[in-house]
Parts: sequence; structure tokens; C-alpha cells
Amino acid sequence: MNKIRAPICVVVGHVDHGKTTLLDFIRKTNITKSEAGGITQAISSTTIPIQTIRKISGKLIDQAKIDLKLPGLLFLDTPGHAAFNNLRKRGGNLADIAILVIDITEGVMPQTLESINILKQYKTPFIVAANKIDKFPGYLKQDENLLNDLNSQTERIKYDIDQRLYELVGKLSELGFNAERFDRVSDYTSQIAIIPIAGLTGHGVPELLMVLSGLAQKYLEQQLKTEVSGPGKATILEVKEEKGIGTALDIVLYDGTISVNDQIVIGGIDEPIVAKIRSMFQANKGKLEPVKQASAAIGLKISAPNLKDVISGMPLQVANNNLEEIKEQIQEEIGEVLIETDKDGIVVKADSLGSLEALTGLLKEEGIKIKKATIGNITKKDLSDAESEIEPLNKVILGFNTKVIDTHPTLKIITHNIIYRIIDDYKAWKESEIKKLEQNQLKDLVRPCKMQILSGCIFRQSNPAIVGVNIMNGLLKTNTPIMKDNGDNTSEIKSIQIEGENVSQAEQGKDAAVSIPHITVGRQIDENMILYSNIPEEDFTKLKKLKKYLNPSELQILKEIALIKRKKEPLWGI
Ligand SMILES: Nc1nc2c(ncn2[C@@H]2O[C@H](COP(=O)(O)OP(=O)(O)OP(=O)(O)O)[C@@H](O)[C@H]2O)c(=O)[nH]1
Ligand SMILES: [Mg+2]
Repeated sequence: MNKIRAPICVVVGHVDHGKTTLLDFIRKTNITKSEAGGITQAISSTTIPIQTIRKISGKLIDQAKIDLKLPGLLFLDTPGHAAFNNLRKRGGNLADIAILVIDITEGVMPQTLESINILKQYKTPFIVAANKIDKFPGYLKQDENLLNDLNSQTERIKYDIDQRLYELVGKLSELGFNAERFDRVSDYTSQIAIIPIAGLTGHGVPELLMVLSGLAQKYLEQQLKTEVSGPGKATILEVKEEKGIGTALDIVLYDGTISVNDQIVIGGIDEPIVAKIRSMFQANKGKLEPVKQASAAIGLKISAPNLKDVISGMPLQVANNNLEEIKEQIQEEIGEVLIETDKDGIVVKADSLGSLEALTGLLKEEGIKIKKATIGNITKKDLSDAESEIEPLNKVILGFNTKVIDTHPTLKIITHNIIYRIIDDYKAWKESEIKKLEQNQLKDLVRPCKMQILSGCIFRQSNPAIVGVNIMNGLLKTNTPIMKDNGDNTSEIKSIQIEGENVSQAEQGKDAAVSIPHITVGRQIDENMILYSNIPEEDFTKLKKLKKYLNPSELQILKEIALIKRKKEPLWGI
């Protein structure tokens, strides 16, 4: 039998922007106060029955003519200091929908960006709660209805709030999202609704829940259909040692049913873990209650023997009849995330399956090749794997939330607890490496140069000839082959002196004495004659690729040289 399960709604955003406080208001609890330092440490789940949503937003839901059939909403609270990467399931985000909480007085912060990036990557629909509107100086709540209330504020406050909202709209637009205040949204499938709220007092929460449940009802119905009696499928949020229970798993069941005594398969790094459920608990008003059976979507705590090696973020499935088939399926899924190949690329490490998937997903989008992606700290083996890469730009290890156990002098190791920072740092490093490599390449090339032999500056006729020249354009380096303006090859510049000092190069505008072997002044060359660097065709092709390092006058000379060359060889350098 099919039924519609509760949508899974994840609450994300920067630390202290008010995620837990908002949920506290909705579930009428006071979790924020009991948290150490007011900071959420782990992902937690709460089911809010539809009756509660109706109690809070009923009038608005009726006005908007939303035909609510959802059984409720399953909210996941996440800690702002760590990404919510573990909320994964095969092919996407465990969450069906998300609330991105942004403290409107602070705006978009690093974890806000991180959240947006992950929502974007997994194509998770979301709404924005522009929180803490009560903090605008002079703000006085005048009306329970949010829009009426916003309208009753003084012009100054209205202006201030609008200003902040437009800043948000601008930021979201830079990130590729078209956002608007919820009452100005014309198309919920292409626009992100922003709802100004004060989670602390609950102001705007009815509007927030109305938009959220309306969206879920309208656009997610298909994906919320579940075969109630089907085998349970879940994601592991956390693995914890519990007094009296032993190792217990916090899971979110997103499909089917799970019961005590069910046989379950959990993804493992090397092989799947098989266990039998001993007991199951469901949170009710902050207390754990034992349950015998539960259906999606719901958050549960389960205990079983043999769980100590379980890693958070791993998939879990009930497998009462078809154990081997499910084991294979689950390991195949893990294999899609853990990449271990011999091909070229960089090494990627992360602390969990979810963060690894998020990181490799973003890297692939950037077209970055990955040789190996595994879970855990950076080990000697990782160092040697990265070291064995031939391509210098692949001698890199990227780590999310991982420790570096050993360092290495010739490897670039970038670790961070914000994924997009890893990617940004890596891109910046790669750019500067490419620049260094190109500049090194440039050092070995014959550079464009045009010079004139100065009259009255023939210091020695031959063996070698020594003459004074003026560098009209470009750069003259020692060992530069030279030619006349008709393309006749003459010789090369063996050494350069400026004001009596030996130098390796002379720039545009400089006068220098140069020595030229194998020629005689008066025969091949003479006073006032123009000479060019005789650039080999191969160097010319490379110079064209490295054009950005040449100045306009060097580029001009490069063109003149090509024209001279093409008089003799029409296809030279083409
Ligand atoms: N004035 C005001 N303060 C708020 C509001 N919402 C939250 N706060 C305060 O902001 C602080 C942080 O709130 P939390 O709910 O713990 O923030 P959080 O996003 O859950 O933080 P982490 O779990 O650490 O990521 C607390 O002191 C709240 O009382 C609001 O609407 N107005
Ligand atoms: Mg919190």
C-alpha cells in the first residue's frame, strides 16, 4: 500500500543564525538552552505532526487554499559549524526540502555559502528564513500577520528591512538563485521565497510553515510516496556510545518500514556490516521511547550488536530475505563514492561518506580529475600515491575535516572544514602553479627583440665582433640568434655588457655592447643596421601561447619577425 510520507526538511545555516531556536518554537521545546554553549553538536531529528502545523498556520493555509495531505514534517536540525554533508542518500540529498536560516542582521556568512553550495549540488529545493527581524532598532511588533506587521512599521524600519532583504536577493542572485520576498514570488519552481521571521518570538513562523508545507504538498507529492510495508531504507546520522545500550545509531528512515529483530545491512568501507536490530527508540518531547516498528519518514535510534565499525553517513537497509542482493547493492553504492583507480588525478580525503561525495561531486563539476577518494585521515600511503603522479599539478591532496599525519616537501596538501574553501584554495594554487610553470617555460625561449647597431660604436671588427647596439624594442638575452631585416641569418649574441658590466639580458631602450662571433663588421653587418632576434619556429608557437606575459611592444616585434620569416617561408609559424 502506498502512502505519502512526511517530507524531510533540513534546517541549515551559519552558526548562531537561529536554527535551533526556530525549531524550538515549532516543537515548543527549549533545546537551545540545554545545549553546551548554545551550539548544536549533532544532527537531530524531530517529527512535527500535521495537527501542530495546522495549529500554527491553519488560517494562512486555508487562505492560500492549500490541500494539505502530508502526515507532518520531519525536521532535521544541523550544527552550523559543520556542513550537513552526511544527509546523503544515493543520488541526492536525504532532505526533500530545506530551510536556510540567515540572520538578517549579519547576512550571508561562510556556512551560509557552504549550505547553499550543497543545496545547489543536490538540487534540493529550499526557502530562506531571514531571521532575527526583531533586532532592527525600533522594531515593534504590531500585528500577528507578518505582512500587515511589516507594513505597519515606520518608514525607516521598512526601508532598513527592505535594504537587508535586497542585499540577500543580490547575494543569492550572484550564486545563481532568483529570490524574492515570499509574497512577491510568482513562480515557486523557479524562485526562492524569503520569509522574514523572528524565530525567538515565533513571529513569521506561521507564514514560514505555510510556504514550506504548501511547497512540499504541491511539488513533492510524487517523491513522498512510499511503499509502507517495503523494506526500510535509512541514512546513518550519528554513531554514539549510549549508557545501557552500547553502540547506537541515530538514523533517518526515508522509505519503508523497520522493526525490531529485522536483519539490516549497513555500508562499510571494505565490506558491508550485517546486524540484527535489538531495540529501537523514538524521541518524544525530548525523551526516548522504545518502539517495535516504525515507518518512513522518521528519526530513530537503534541498537544492535556488531555496530562499532559503523561510520556516519552510510546507507542502511532492511534485508530479511535477500541479504546477498542488498549487500551487493549497498557496496556498489559505496564504490560509487570511494574512487580508487590507477588513472591520473589528485588524491581526495574526507571524514565521512557524505562529505567525500559532496567534495568529489564539486570537483568533478569543476572538471578536476580524481585518482583516489577515500575516507579517513591523510596517511603515508596517500602521500606516496600523490607523489607517484607525474603531472606536477596532480601532486595534490585535498582533505575535508581530516588530519595530516605526515607532511611532504613536494606535495601540496590543502585541508579545511569548509568544502568550498578547499576548492577555492586548490583553484588559486593551481592558477599560481600554472603561472610559475609558464614563466619558467618563457625563460627558455628566444624572445622578440629589435635592435640597431650604433654608429661610431664598432669596438672590434671580428673574432668576435663587438659592437654597440640600442635595444629598440623587446628583450635581448645572451645566446639569442639574430637575423637581418631581410631574414638573412647572421649569427648570435654571445655576451652582453651594459656600462662595462656583463649582464644576461638588456631591456628595451638600453644601449649595450654585444659580442657576435663568426662575422665581420663591414661584411655581414654594419653601422646603423637593424637586427632582429631570429626566433625558431617552435619558440614562436610557444610564445604565441604565452602571449599574456609579453608586453604590447614585444607582441608588435613578434609580428614583424613573423612577416620577415614568411617572406621566405609563407607558412612559417602557422
Ligand atoms: N533577537 C533574536 N535572537 C535570536 C533569534 N533567533 C535566535 N536568536 C538567538 O541567537 C542565538 C543563537 O541561536 P541558535 O538557535 O542556538 O542558533 P543555531 O543556528 O542553532 O546555532 P548552531 O546550532 O550553533 O549552529 C541564541 O542566543 C538565540 O536566542 C531571533 O529571532 N531574534
Ligand atoms: Mg543549533
